[in-house]
Amino acid sequence: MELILSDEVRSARANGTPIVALESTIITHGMPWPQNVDTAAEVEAEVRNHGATPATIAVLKGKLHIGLSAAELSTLGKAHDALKLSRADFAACIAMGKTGATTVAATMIAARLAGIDVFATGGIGGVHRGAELSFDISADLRELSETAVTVVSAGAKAILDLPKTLEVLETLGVPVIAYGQDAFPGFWARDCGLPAPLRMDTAAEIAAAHLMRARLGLPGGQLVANPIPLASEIPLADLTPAINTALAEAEAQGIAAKAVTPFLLDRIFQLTEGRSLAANCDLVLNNARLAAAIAAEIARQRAS
Ligand code: PSU
Ligand code: MN
Repeated sequence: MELILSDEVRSARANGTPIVALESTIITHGMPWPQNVDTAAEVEAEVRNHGATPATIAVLKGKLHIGLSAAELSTLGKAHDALKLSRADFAACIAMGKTGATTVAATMIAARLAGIDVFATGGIGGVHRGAELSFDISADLRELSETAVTVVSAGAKAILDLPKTLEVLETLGVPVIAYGQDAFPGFWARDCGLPAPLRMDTAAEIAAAHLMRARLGLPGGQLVANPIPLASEIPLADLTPAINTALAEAEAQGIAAKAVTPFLLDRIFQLTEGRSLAANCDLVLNNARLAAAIAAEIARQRAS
């Protein structure tokens, strides 16, 4: 499989600098322009400032890119026709020579191919509310059970059914690790009201668990849930009306399949007039910092 490495990813591989993968669906389908491109550039800078090299992943005209130039990032952020790629459509997009942005699932697959252990994002997909009727469960969850990449998120958004999401992750054998607290973080809120299955307080512990899974021959990765910084937190009650409106609109308009998550994210940003978008940017930066620390620890522990 031909991978197109950015210059900085190529030198990081040569020098043994830790690398942090970043997804691109958050850019094309997860945030509006121009905040999407600004945030993506800030997240890359944050990774660099914390001693690691960023590798934003996307398929550009049928080529799998591991790391994008500033120009490629900006073009992707303005594109209206980029596909949203998960496990199901990733190979087809490459084979057909099309352009697509990678979700958590597809970014994990690409990171694994490139030998990258750690990936930072905002929120993962999960079990949607009403999934007992719609069967809408993100392919991100199964990917976490199959592909050995540690994903640093801020938990999952309350647009999802969070108890069911945790149940499915448990069924699939995915370690769900809250960072520095007992509660499972709920994206905009530090505590979603549910306990996290596991808690770790240091990047070193998370790195050790990542390496131990490989030693035990366990496939699959880990989900790290890093609470949003206190100053950026939005109480759940403030967002509940917007979430409920967005969910009702999706239902009324018959939004289905891959369109559901982008539709809900977009409506919630609009309904909260950008407040939720600013918090979203802050938590991705926070996750980039933790991911850089975990990537450095994995490299250190591997070498020792
Ligand atoms: N949740 C967010 N922000 C996002 C996404 C989810 O809070 O940007 C994106 C991610 O790329 C995730 C994808 O992998 O949506 C999940 O889509 P689906 O629910 O269709 O699997
Ligand atoms: Mn879905």
